[in-house]
Amino acid sequence: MIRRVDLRGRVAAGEVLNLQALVPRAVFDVEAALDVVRPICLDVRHRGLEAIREYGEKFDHVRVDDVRVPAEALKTALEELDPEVRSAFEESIRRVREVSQDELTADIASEPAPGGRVTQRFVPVQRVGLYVPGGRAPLASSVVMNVVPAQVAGVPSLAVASPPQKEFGGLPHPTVLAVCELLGIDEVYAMGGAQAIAGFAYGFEGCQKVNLITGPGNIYVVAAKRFLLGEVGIDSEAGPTEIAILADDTAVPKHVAADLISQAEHDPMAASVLVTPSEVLAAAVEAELPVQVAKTKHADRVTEALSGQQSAVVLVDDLDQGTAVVNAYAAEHLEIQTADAEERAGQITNAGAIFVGSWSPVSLGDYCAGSNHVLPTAGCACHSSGLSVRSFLKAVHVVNYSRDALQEVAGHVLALAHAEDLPAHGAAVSSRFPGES
Ligand code: HSO
Ligand code: ZN
Repeated sequence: MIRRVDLRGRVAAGEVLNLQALVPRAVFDVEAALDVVRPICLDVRHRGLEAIREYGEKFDHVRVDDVRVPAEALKTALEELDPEVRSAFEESIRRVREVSQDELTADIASEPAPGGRVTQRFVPVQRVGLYVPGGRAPLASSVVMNVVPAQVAGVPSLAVASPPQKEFGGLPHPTVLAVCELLGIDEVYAMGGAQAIAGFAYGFEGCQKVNLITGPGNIYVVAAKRFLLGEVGIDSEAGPTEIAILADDTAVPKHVAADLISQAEHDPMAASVLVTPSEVLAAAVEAELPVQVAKTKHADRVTEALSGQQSAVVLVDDLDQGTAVVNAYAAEHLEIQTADAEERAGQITNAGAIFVGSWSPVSLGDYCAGSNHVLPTAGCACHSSGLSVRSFLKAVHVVNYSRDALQEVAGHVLALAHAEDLPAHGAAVSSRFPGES
């Protein structure tokens, strides 16, 4: 069901391992999808709302005349939301909000010379478009993960887009609408795919263009975000989800197997990787996987994900080699289930989020830990962070020098302007101090 990669003894034997290539991700060819989305985006740019309607009809199989979801529909969706689900969303929102609030930082003031002040101010992006993918059971928890940090950052204008669903009369899924209402979002559009991303990026009749687009989506949504980058800002490109688990023989095989399956449940292209020095744990997890998979609802896609090249049980010499492997892999989610879990977590340099010990499974983070579940995939954790309040803030330096402070440094500015052959730069300073050389 899941392949084995045995690295034991290979480094000792002098082999140089390309750790990233050992467990390659599933092929997610955004470049190819660009050819499909480019004409769609340009069409939306030129024809606006009518193009969005037509692509909705073509791809979502439903014609929506008024893509703006009426306030009444949002209200009704929340009224009809199962109270147990509502209370779970409320708790999820409370926790993500608390973590987000703790993240807010005051302006940072510095004075590198007397009278020369530089302040770093954090200013919210003014208008954000959040994308929520559709499907029979769309991930309404992603509304929480996008909206809450944006609200805490102080973004004044927030709009949500989610594909129209034929079975709901051309509205987005009712749970998505209910969560928008719960969060006080009243600007919601029934539009999906590349046309929704282009609609946000360029604006259209009744919808002002946004400055930043966040939220996960399928390969066409990712490709549209890549194509429109520059026209708008985007969060990271979200590919298929992935979990890596670094574990030793103190880990419980049933829990390890359950966690690997939990993320494989998202997508046949999802990656589940166990890295362990314990032959006993590896064998026990390999035996446990088929037992649990047989009982799980989405067994087909879980099986496909676990048996794909992107999933593996990786045997290592020891936990230090294991740490090197998971750092090279740079998983979206990394669980550490070892006797020294907390200490080892401090040695992790590359992971979207780290889940420490036996009581912090990834699915807790997906819903109710207070952490964010929009995280860098495909190794992007080497250079990028997950969504947070910071994603919705811009840091602006405010420079405020006194006459004396400028005069004191003027000679250095002139020297550097001269060195770069930009005399007008120097003149902008020296003209303020006539008679001085
Ligand atoms: N694990 C997904 C997020 C999610 N899981 C939403 C359930 N709902 C990517 O981090
Ligand atoms: Zn998940």
